[in-house]
Amino acid sequence: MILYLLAVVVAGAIVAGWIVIRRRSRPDSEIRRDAPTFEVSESARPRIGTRLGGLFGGSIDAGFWESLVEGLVGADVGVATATAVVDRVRSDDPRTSEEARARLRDVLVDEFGAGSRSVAAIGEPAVLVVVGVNGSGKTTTVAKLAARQIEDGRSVLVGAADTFRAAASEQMIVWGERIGFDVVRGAEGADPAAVAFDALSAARARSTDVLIIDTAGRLHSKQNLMDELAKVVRVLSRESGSVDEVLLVLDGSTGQNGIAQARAFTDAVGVTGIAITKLDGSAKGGVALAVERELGVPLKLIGLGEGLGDLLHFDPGAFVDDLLGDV
Ligand SMILES: Nc1nc2c(ncn2[C@@H]2O[C@H](COP(=O)(O)OP(=O)(O)O)[C@@H](O)[C@H]2O)c(=O)[nH]1
Ligand SMILES: [Mg+2]
Repeated sequence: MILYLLAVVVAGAIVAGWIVIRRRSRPDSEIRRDAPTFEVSESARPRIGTRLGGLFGGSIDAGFWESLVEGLVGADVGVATATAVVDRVRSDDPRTSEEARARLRDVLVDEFGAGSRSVAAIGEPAVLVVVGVNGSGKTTTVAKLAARQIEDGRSVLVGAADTFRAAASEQMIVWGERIGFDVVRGAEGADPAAVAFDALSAARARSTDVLIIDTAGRLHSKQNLMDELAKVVRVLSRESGSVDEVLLVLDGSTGQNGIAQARAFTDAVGVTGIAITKLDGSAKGGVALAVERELGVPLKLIGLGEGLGDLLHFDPGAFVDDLLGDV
């Protein structure tokens, strides 16, 4: 009996050891060092809030166009965009509400820009900076991005440049332990640009593939925050040659209000892509279109939950189908 137990334990240990070794020594072909972009899973369709599907099916009567504008505004598309979109659909003179629906789908997809939605990660290391207001989901998005990269066999280092609160870097360290990345942090109140600089030096020394910098969303004043963020991006650009992405994280549930706040970031730092989080909750989805149109920066990622897998590469077609209740 004892011998049998011993054999089971030894066999278990060998299997566990083999798994660890296999994980550590993945063959080169599996390690996509040449991958120029992030590939975020599209396994789940967006489960955005309000859908507009219910508007269609009947005939086009006097109230139809008005209801359509109201429906789009209710979905957080914004008044200006909703009116422009409905005018475009109406100008085609569709005869049935189903025709209007098909046209609406094309117009909505077309209203999204045609710019690239890939998250660039070309540099060695690739450098990504994540910015946005407090609570928008920056730290969670950094963790999700890091998890995806690690899954793809790339090494990740995170610079916790949110030095405004000590708890911020603690939160990042917890994610790092769970997912498997190290964190470079500074003391509370330390200069975020100095933390970013140290993190870049460490990433270089270790030949890390991807460096992601998390930043603060609140400082003593808005100008103060924007100056600090601009400095972080400036220092990283100078030292690394170029920053691959400055991602602005927006909380989708703040709707139109979030857009005005976002403008401060796009004005102050060269934002190259937008991530909208919390589209799984009360968010009405249409904000995605308003954000892209009003900020003129491509929407690249959407967050649909607190889990590591809940980050999708933004796809306008799939998104609009979901908004319209396509089934
Ligand atoms: N439901 C939902 N919650 C999210 C999402 N992204 C972040 N959160 C939550 O939002 C809160 C603030 O996130 P955090 O990453 O700390 O925001 P930060 O202050 O910008 O770093 C946390 O409770 C997160 O779990 C999302 O896509 N969906
Ligand atoms: Mg944070």
